[in-house]
Amino acid sequence: MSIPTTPTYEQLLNYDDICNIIETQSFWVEYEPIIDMKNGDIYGYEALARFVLNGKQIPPTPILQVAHQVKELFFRLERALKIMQLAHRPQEGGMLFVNIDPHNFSDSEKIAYWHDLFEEVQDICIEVTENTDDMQTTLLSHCLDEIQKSGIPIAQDDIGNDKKPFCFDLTKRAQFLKFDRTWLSKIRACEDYQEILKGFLAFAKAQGKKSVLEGVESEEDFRIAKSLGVDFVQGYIFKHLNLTSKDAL
Ligand SMILES: [Ca+2]
Ligand SMILES: [Ca+2]
Repeated sequence: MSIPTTPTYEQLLNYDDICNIIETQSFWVEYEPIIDMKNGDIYGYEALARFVLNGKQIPPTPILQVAHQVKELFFRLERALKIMQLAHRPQEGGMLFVNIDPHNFSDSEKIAYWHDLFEEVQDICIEVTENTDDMQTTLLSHCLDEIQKSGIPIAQDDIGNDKKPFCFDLTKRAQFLKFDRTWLSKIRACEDYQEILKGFLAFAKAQGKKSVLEGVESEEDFRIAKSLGVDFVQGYIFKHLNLTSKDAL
């Protein structure tokens, strides 16, 4: 007898749903603040994609997974998202972090598109993000070459997330190392995990790379980030606590 399972979003979504989302622009952007731990100022924002289908909000991962199955569809979606994310960036300025999957650098037409789109954009950083478990190191390396050619800083995303691959070539070329929110739960479960993170942070410092701890949502998260000495924290902590960033420091 098989165990009944609830279908996942990946099983429920199909090609037409993604086309529908693109055509009806059923997506928006949330700009998550990134706070400078030195002075409490907002250093920048990460542009996060949000989706709705048939009146229901759908998490980004399954949408990207399904889109990823068809190369051109994935590119169309990524393109539509980036255009919106640049157009609505917060007016107060700061660095804008956008996510791009290396699979969208797979041919010269796509590469030329990104060069054109980002050419005149100031204060932007590209987070190189694998949305699927299909990492191809040659493609990643090619994507990093192209971003470096354009002079745009690179961030390595989701370091420490068990579902994401880790690539030293990306670590080497990144100016920002972004540590996944799961470090906070790992450290809460066992404090010794912070020794691993401290090693990464010492490496970042020695190399002149900046560190960002993601998913900082509570005072306790903030205290952990502060004790580790990360350069930046990302999350909605200040919104939830109804404090300005400087009060919390
Ligand atoms: Ca990201
Ligand atoms: Ca991330």
